[in-house]
Amino acid sequence: MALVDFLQQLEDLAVEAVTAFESATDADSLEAARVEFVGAKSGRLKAAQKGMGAVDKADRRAAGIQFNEIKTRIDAAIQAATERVASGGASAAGKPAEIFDPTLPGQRPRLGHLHPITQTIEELKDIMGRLGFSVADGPEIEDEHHNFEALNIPSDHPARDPLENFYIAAAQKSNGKPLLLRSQTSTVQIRVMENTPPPVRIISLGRVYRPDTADATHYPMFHQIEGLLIDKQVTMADLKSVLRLFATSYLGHDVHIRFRPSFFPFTEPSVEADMSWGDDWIEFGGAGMVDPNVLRAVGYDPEEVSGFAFGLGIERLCMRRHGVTDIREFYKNDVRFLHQF
Ligand code: FA5
Repeated sequence: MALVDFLQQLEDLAVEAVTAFESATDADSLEAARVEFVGAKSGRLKAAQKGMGAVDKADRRAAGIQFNEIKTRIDAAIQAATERVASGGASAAGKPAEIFDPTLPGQRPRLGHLHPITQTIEELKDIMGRLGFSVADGPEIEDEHHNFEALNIPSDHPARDPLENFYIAAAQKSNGKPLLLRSQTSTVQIRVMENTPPPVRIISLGRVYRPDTADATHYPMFHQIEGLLIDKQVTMADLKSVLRLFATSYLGHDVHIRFRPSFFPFTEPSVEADMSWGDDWIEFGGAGMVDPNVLRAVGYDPEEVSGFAFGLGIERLCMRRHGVTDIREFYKNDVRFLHQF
């Protein structure tokens, strides 16, 4: 065998052995490495020593010198590993041994919490629950009957324009009729009245969708709280009292509320409700007395019962309460923002 090949074998062996001893973590792994590399009978160092016989005679002296040097390196590695394992240290390759201190407090897992809008929804349910309103639910994918027709919104009304709504692909129709993501929670008014005789006193909270361009106060997906109260002799005064009570309960007594005349096809008269925010006003919802046409369409007698309805933007209420100046913050998924709630 050429000297150069033998020297290379020795070097490889030394590197492997030193790595094995440095990685030994306890007495057992140290002993296993010792047997493998320097075992008296079948250790690999012994085998290398025997292999020296195959080196050309003229080179044997040089091979022997190198062999002794490698043996010294391996012995030093065994010595270091033995001392380290005896003193309880971790492997030299790993990190220093961790000291376990049972008196330290445990590490609390980081818990998340409910999204601020979900928290707001719970609080609004609570406030309205105290006023005697129970919670009703409705689907987010709606048909045109509940989103428009039953709400007195005729087929040529601009609110039904495909550009103003998220219609679902034509293939997905219900009995051949188009479906859309609901654009308002007023759909639930109809669903409840269709299935419940008066009196009715419900709220419904959930997501609605409109292709609005996102800005500080608009988002294409947002949440509304709908309210509907139908009974004998319900008046606009009841509506205004409930909305004022609701707003002060959620926002505090320093909030001012104002009502502006407005128009919704399903209420008459209709109002837009604004809340004060600093020196400004911001619209938080629409409301009105339920139109007799709507009552008739669900089988109620408008001579017998009357009622009011409102639909308020939940994000805007939450923004006013917490001083959030941009609705987009709620949906960026930035935990630095979210964990403040
Ligand atoms: C309605 O949606 C009516 N359904 C409200 C109603 C219910 C009237 C019952 C009468 C009787 P409007 O489109 O104005 O109305 O929306 C109501 C509120 O939702 C707004 O005042 C605002 O607070 C919120 N809102 C509307 N569009 C957005 C949007 N893109 N992003 C965030 N909030 C919005």
